[in-house]
Amino acid sequence: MIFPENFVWGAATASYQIEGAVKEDGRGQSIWDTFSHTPGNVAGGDTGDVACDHYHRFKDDVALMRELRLAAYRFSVAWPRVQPDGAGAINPRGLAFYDRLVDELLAAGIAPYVTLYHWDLPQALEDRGGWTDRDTAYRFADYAQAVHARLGDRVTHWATLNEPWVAAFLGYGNGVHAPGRTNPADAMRAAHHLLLGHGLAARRLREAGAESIMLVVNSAPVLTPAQVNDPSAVPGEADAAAARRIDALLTRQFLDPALYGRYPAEVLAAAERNGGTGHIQDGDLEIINAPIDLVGINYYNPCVVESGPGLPADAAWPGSEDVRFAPADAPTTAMGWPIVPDGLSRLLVRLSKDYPQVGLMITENGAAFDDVLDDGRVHDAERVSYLDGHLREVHRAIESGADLRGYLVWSLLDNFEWAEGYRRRFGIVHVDYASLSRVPKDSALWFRDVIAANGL
Ligand code: IFM
Repeated sequence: MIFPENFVWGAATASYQIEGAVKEDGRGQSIWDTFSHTPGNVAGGDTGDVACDHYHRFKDDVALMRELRLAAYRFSVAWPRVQPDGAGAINPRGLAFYDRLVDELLAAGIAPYVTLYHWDLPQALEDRGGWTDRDTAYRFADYAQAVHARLGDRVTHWATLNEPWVAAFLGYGNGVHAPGRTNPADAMRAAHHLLLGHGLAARRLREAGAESIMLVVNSAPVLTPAQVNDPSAVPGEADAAAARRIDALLTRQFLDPALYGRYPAEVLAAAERNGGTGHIQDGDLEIINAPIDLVGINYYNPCVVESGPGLPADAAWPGSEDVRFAPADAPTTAMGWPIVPDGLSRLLVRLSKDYPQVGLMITENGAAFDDVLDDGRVHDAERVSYLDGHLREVHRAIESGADLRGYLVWSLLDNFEWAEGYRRRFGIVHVDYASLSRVPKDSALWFRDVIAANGL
């Protein structure tokens, strides 16, 4: 099973999840510092204060990436390192870290894929309303431009936002993520302003000469329970309508504005029921519809729903009235997420048909399991099986015509898994949080061989 020539193999991480060094070199406070330091928000009271200490160990981490033969490394820039208050003065010491990282990667023959926003909003901006405030979108564009000005001579691949659905609906809807707000109207506004920020930043990046610009979304096929194990199952009309609505809220809410300059009717209806659509100003959709080159797909599991007459909307899903979120008949990871590899090929084939104007890249895929470090090895056979199963589906999607450019595993390192803290391990490299030593798991060695063979 050989992948196309030039298929990009790599791994992904995010700033707050691995860097640590939260008070160094002039870094400002982010919403995740505030949130994780508030008791009750994160399992075990964990914070990103030290995380994997990547800030100090990045050279060793890049050396490890090289040993694993990664061709690409997707990392995110911490906005509060670059602009401690989220606006105005740039902190050159913060930017210098990413400068060193990019140079180290390039010297190792690894292409940097820079994500500008992976959820660590400067707290100063949250104090002024965060993503519910339209101005944050403009501040984001300024920040994006500043990062590009420093790294753009060496970085080709840029992503604006990581998973705006999660940032908006877990951050402002059910409050499980920072900033921990729980207001459906705020969540709808935040989603729109994130998109506006994406469009503004994409335009600035393009004007500054960025070659490849991408928006990264958490997407999934929305299936009825019967469709999980039987793609040919035909749902009844009520279940199909529930699935269509959730698909609009999860995927089309972001990709339709970004790629077609319009919101799905279901999203406008959800906004109408939750604070109205007044925050969507004339001209916004045109800005959001800035030309981009790639859509990054973060896939972990399908979303399973059926009709649930009379049920109220889920707090993370404004507009999901009368829908039941159902369990899938499938094995699960340590996160409790169902393992449905062919959900990925179903998703990719569908997205490449619906959005043929862009290429696709798997910017995250992976799984948490309860790994055990045993005599210097981690025999994570379940992760190998998860990755193997999903890569076969990636290959299947390519054979069916999906324009898929690469696959980045989530994650390079075990790291701070947001509200789950350090107890959930997604890395292909084990991190001992006491000594901070790294040990490649069996999955890392397996992935290295997949890369070497350009296939399975
Ligand atoms: O750890 C996260 C990542 O930050 C965004 N996508 C999903 C991963 C696993 O939950």
